[in-house]
Amino acid sequence: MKHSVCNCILLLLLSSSSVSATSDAFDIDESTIAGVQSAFAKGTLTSRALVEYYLDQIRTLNPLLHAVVEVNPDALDQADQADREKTAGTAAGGGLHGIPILLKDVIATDDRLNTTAGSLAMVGSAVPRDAAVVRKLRAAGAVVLGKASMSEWHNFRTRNAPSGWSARGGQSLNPYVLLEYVCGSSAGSAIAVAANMVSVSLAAETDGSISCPSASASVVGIKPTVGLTSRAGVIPLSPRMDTVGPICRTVADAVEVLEAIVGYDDERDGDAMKEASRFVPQDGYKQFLKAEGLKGKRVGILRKRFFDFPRDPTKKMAFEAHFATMRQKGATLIDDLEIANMSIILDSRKSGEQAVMLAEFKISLNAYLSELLHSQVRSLQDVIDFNNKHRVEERIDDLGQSTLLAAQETTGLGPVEQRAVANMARLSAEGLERLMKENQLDTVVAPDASATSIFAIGGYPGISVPAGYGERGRPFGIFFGGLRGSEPKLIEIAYGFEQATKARKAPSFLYDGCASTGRVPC
Ligand SMILES: *[C@@H]1O[C@H](CO)[C@@H](O)[C@H](O)[C@H]1NC(C)=O
Ligand SMILES: CC(=O)N[C@H]1CO[C@H](CO)[C@@H](O)[C@@H]1O
Repeated sequence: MKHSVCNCILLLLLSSSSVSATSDAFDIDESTIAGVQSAFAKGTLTSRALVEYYLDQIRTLNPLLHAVVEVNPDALDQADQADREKTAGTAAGGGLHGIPILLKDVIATDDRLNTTAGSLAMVGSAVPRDAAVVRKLRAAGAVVLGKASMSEWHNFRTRNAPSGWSARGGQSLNPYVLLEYVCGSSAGSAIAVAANMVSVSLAAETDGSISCPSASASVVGIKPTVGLTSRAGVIPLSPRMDTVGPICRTVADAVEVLEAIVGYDDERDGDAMKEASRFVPQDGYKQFLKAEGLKGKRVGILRKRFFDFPRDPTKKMAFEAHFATMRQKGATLIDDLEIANMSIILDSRKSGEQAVMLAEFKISLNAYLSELLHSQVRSLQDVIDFNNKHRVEERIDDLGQSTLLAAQETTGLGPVEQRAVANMARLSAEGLERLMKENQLDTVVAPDASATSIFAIGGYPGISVPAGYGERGRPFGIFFGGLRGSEPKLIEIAYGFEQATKARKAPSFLYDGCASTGRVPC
């Protein structure tokens, strides 16, 4: 595998250099929604040209990166429609009109695309309707470009599968360090925006699945408060913890997408959402994109066990420099903070998180499957039987399906699960809630996705922002987390940080050896 990947890179470098931007006046690399909209307005770019460019990028890069499972056969028609509406002056307001978006393969679309969570068992299933977030994206005029690859079943098939792998999508790879994986489960969503195969993407997180790929592919991910965005029509893991959010190249783009998808629609969105809808500010989220957003903020540093990088001193130095920048931008840093019972929170078997996920996965997946208009599987047991029957590839058989089997063994939310739920609530109250209140914090920070379980078990939000490149060019990120509904503050802080640091660089498609020697090919 190593050898063939290296040959493949050489071909890629040759072919990608011949791909040119669609217009002289518009630089498509690292383009932002605002940049695209301004090119649309000037008439130097059309949605069709943008979609054609991305389809070409996918054809070129996807054989190596495996970030996209399916492209939408109707994407160009949708782009034409968006262009026509622009000309006629009937375009939807907001920034997403004519913008191509890639959806994680758990987000249902009632069109020619499949929605499979990376599983071969789900191919050909027909959904009763678009997911609620997709309805909102279509209303905003976005173009559905396709489905993004992911760790199969949100990394809940087996503990043996590598990150970003699925039977349908294959193994996705990191465009920065090519022989490495991008952390899952929303790997394809992060890789595709990082490598400019699409403008923006949508992902979903239960514990780490937006934050982790965002950090390892050097992009911005917003993990919204659970219930702020609808999960209706999204293949579930744990409704108590699942949340849908954007992965983009910039904070402003991610906020644009977030603003388009928040809000309660109907009873299918669930009670969690009704409750969280009070958090949505009347004038939306874009007002919080303040370059001076760090000013006056109280930032807690979870130093112990998180900010220690014995094997990567550059990373340690980078974070110290970032802390200095935050202070210089007017933030007050409260250092050396520690969350109570942290070792329990980080061990999903001790906190109860694993027990809850296993039971809720079975219940909610069975409910999702029973609603499908057509499907070769109708229950978790059917999925397991399918995997046993369809032994397509030795590598897949070897991976097994241990997590699916463990979930199938659960029998609803019994006493064990109820105790686990109560324990998670107590850990959150005595942990993050208490720490933030006692220190009057606006946010706590941790590197990459090291602390995501804190935010999973309490349904808390967070924003991941690129923070630099460490050993062998490997990207890393910083995670700003907060209490439920604190997105406005988190956006101010994340945007202020991004504008002050501008850490993101486009990927160089070098594999680790090349990155350290600077030789191409090697
Ligand atoms: C969905 O899956 C079916 C069955 O494999 C396939 O024929 C079809 O092309 C897929 N749809 C897209 C848009 O790729
Ligand atoms: C929920 C939980 O396990 N809480 C524990 C946190 O730690 C304190 C003391 O270290 C215990 O008393 C709690 O029971």
